[in-house]
Amino acid sequence: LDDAIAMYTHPALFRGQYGDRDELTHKGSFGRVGIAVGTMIGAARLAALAAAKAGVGMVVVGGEGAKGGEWAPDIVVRSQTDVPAAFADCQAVVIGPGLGDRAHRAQAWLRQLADCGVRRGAIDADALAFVAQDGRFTPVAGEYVLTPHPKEAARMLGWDVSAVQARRIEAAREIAMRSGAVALLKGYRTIIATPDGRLRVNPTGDASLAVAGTGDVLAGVVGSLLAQGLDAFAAASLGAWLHGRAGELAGQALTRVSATASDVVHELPNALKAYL
Ligand code: NPW
Ligand code: AMP
Ligand code: MG
Repeated sequence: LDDAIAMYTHPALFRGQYGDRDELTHKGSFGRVGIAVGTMIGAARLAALAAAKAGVGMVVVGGEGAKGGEWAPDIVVRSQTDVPAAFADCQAVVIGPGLGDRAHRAQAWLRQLADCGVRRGAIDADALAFVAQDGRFTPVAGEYVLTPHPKEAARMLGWDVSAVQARRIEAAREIAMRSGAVALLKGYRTIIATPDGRLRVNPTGDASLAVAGTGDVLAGVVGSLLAQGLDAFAAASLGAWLHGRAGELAGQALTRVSATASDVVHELPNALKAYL
C-alpha cells in the first residue's frame, strides 16, 4: 500500500518555482547559503561548489575550519568561527558534511540561527546524530531537510541497516514524523517523506554515485534550492532528482568506475538543462 501511494519525483513538478533569470534579477535575488566547515574540508568544498552550481546567489563558508581551507574564488569565506554569527544573513544553511566533532554544537546552532531568522537548511552526515540517535528524537523547527544514508538512518532510528533497507518508506516516514523535518533517505531510489505524510521516490541516480563525497554534493544542492526559496519538500525532491541525473551523466561521460563526486558537481549544469 505504501508503495502504491509514493509518487516519482519529476522536475516538471517544480517548473516556475526555480531557475528563472530575467533582466532585473541580481545576485540578491537568488539567496545566500551558509556551509558550516568543520574538520574534513573536502566535504565542505564539495557542498559549496555544488550549491554554487545549483544557482544560489552567494555561497558563504564559515565555522572553525573555514579560514584554513582552500576555496574556489566563487566562494565567500567569512572570518567568524561561530556558525550562527557567520550565517546570520543567509536564507539557508548546510550543516553536517565533514563537521566531525564540531557537530555536537549543531543543535545550539539551529536554535541561535532561528533567533536570527534563519530557519531552513540541509542537515546531513555528522549533524544527524544531534537530531536523533537510537530512536530518541529532538524535533527540528523550520524548513529543514535531513539527508541520512541508510547507515545514518539506522543510527537515528535504532534499527539495523538491513531493516532500514527492507522498509525504506517506513524508515523515511518515521524520521520525518518524529523529527518534524523532511526526510530524504539516500541510496538507490532515494525516498523523500514529509512529517504530514507526503511521499516521493527519486527515479534518477545510479552506481556512478557510489563514491565518497557524493552525499556532500547533495547536501549543497538541497541547501542551495532552499536558499532560493523552494520549500523543504520541493528542495529535497528536485535536489535528489538533479543530483541523481548529474551522477548518471558523470557515469556516461567518464564511466561509472571513474566518475567522482567532483565530476557530479561538474555535471549539475547538464542535469539542469533537462529542467530549464
Ligand atoms: P559498510 O562499509 O557497508 O559497513 P559513516 P561517512 C554505510 C565526510 N566525508 N547502504 C557503509 O557501511 C562526511 O560528510 C568527507 C548501506 C559505509 O562504510 C561525514 O562528515 C569527505 N550502507 C564523514 O565524512 C568525503 C551504507 O555507512 C558507512 C550506505 C563521515 O561520513 C567522504 C559510512 O558511513 C565523506 O562524505 C548505503 N547506501 N551508504 C571529504 N572529501 O572530506 C553508506 N553506508 O560512518 O556515517 O561515514 O558517510 O563516510
Ligand atoms: P553519502 O553516502 O552521504 O556520500 O551519499 C551518497 C549519495 O550517492 C546519495 O545521494 C545516494 O543516494 C547516492 N548513491 C550511492 N550509491 C548509489 C547507487 N548505487 N544508486 C543510486 N544512488 C546512489
Ligand atoms: Mg554523507
